[in-house]
This record gives sequence, structure tokens and C-alpha cells, in this order.
Amino acid sequence: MKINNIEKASERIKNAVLNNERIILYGDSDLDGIASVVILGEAIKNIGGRVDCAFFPDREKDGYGLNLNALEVLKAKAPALLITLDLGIGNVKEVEVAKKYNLDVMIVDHHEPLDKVPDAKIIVDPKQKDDSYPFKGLANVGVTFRLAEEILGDNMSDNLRKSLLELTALATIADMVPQVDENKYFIEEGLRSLKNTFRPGLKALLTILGDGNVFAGGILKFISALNSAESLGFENESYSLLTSSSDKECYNLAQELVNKTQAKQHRIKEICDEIERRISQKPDEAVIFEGDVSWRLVLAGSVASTICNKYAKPTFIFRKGTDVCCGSVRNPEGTDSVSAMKTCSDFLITFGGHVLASGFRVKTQDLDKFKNKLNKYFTK
Ligand SMILES: [Mn+2]
Repeated sequence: MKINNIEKASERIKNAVLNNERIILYGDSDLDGIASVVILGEAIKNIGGRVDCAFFPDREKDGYGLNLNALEVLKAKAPALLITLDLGIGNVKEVEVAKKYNLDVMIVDHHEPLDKVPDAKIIVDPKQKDDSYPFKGLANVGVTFRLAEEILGDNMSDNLRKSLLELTALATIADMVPQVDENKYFIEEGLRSLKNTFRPGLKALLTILGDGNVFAGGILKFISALNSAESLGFENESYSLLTSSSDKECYNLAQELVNKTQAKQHRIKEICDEIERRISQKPDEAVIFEGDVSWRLVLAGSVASTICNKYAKPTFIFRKGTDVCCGSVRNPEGTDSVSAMKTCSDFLITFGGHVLASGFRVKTQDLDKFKNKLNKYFTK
């Protein structure tokens, strides 16, 4: 049993390589998106192709997903095959614009499709309604690994397979999908191989954090460092780390990422303290709904996770802007934030994600309305 459209996607990519089409990979800026871009890029390289550019959106500036600022830059590369990874399933409007620019869009995603899906020729997403693939818990990196297998077939060498599984394992853990079924296999195989990894970036990070520590319970620290990169000018440091062949460059990049993680963790703690102070004033509300102009959007997911774990309430954390607020959502098992936000779709600018982890953009003037509707929804 294969994921729907995965054979079509593989054929389309092989054809693009044969016909020398330009190929653009556009991934989410977290480890799941980054690892997906690395894996697909290496699969393409191994059939003799070349990726023209790897693109990562600046979540702080442009928000999550395929965005118009990026498309303005990418249109200079048209005609081209634009493959989105770990995002895209919610970008109906943006895909229309991309098509106008003569970019042929293929979506590889694992997020929940909303009522309307983009009009892209090929969409690979096991959560699509008509997809009969039995396991629905893959991270995007898992979907991409399966796509790489489809592209390479018997040409995937044992070493390449191991190397790609290392990335699959790390991003699967990072994306907090259930560690069962295929995910369990990816994690076991990938972490075993990680001990003897050939990838200079991973080697550098293991050296800095100490491989003894990493394999004795420190894997989350290792992953946090990879996940602490930010995209600037559509480039991403973790992507550079995972694709660089220079030991020296890798060492410097890895050190920078480790420093960043520490600063980030400190700031997350400060924000959580502030939120706890605020919600202690309103213990009866069904949801936690807090924002601030000084909170960075890239921290919102981690903050929401921490608060949601502690208080077991649906948690909406956002950066408050003059006109628009952007935020991340985490909610306890058994509740569904995407369905909750569907009841607000007439005024939300965008929203989407997973049942337990999602995101949104809303006009600042609609904040109260949004909060009230959520409180009502989750009080039921
Ligand atoms: Mn993901």
C-alpha cells in the first residue's frame, strides 16, 4: 500500500530531472520541513538532478506556509517545478498566484486538509480524505522518505538509506508525532545509524554536545539545537548545517545553534512565567488565550506546548501586531483545535495544522470575537 499520488509525484520529479526543468524546494522552517528538503534534495541529486534552490519562509516576518513575499522572489525562476514540503495544504490562494507566475506546484504535506484544498496538480498528504494509506501519523519527513524510496527504487544505496533515516528519525521525534508503527521503525533505525553518521553537520553537533550525553538521554537537546535555527532571507542555518561538507563550517554553525537554543529556552521561561501570572486572574476560562507585542512568533509553539502540558487546556499564544496577530495552538488529547477554528473561518485570515498543534492569523480587531467563540466551543 502506497500513499496516494506518491508514484505520480516521483514520476513528475524524474521527468523534471530528465527535461532539465528548474526545481525549487520550499520547506517549513522547523526540523520536519528542513529535513524533508534535505532528503528530497539528496534523492534528486542521486538520480543525476539538481535542486535550483531551497527556500524557507521567515515565520516571524511572513508567517507560516507558502507566502506571497516568497512568490515575488520565486517568480524570477519561472518556469519551474515548485515542491512544497511540510506546508502548502492550506495555501489555496497562494497556489493560485504561483500558477499565474508559471510555477508548477506540487504539495507534499502531512497537515490536516481544510474544506478546500489548493488546486495543485499533485498533492501528497496521507491525511487527504480519499487517501487509504493505513498509517496517518507520519511526520512530513516520513512522507518524504517514502517519496525518496519511490524515486530511487533499487538505486538507494545502503549508506544513503541510513543517512536519510537519521534525518527521518530526528525530525519524526522533533515533530512530536506518535512514536508507533512506521515512526517507531524510523526512529530505531535512524538513531542507531546516527552513532556512526557520515554527515558532517550531525558529527559536529555530536562533538559539541558530547555523543555520550546525546545517546544517554540527551537526544532532545540535540534536536532542540537543530530546531532553533531561524530562516532569514529565505535561508536557514540548520539546512546549511545538514548540507555542508566543510567540517569547519559545520562546527561553527553547530556551535551557534547550541548558543541560540540556550537563549531561546531562557526567553521561553520568561514568557511562560508572564502567562501564568496572567491566567491566575482568570481560572474559569475554558481556553488559555494570551498574546503580547513583545513575544516572538517563533517561540509561540514552544510556549503553548509548555503551558498546555501544565494546565491541560487548549492554549492559543500569539504575537500581537497593530493590524494582525499570528499565533500557535496546542491542545490536550481528545480536543481538536482545527475543528474549533473552523467555526471561526469566516473571520480568520488563515489557520491550519494538526488536531493537537496548529496555528492561525487573525485581524487584531477580531481578537475578542475569536476568543469568545473559542471559549464557547471548548465549554461545550
Ligand atoms: Mn511537520
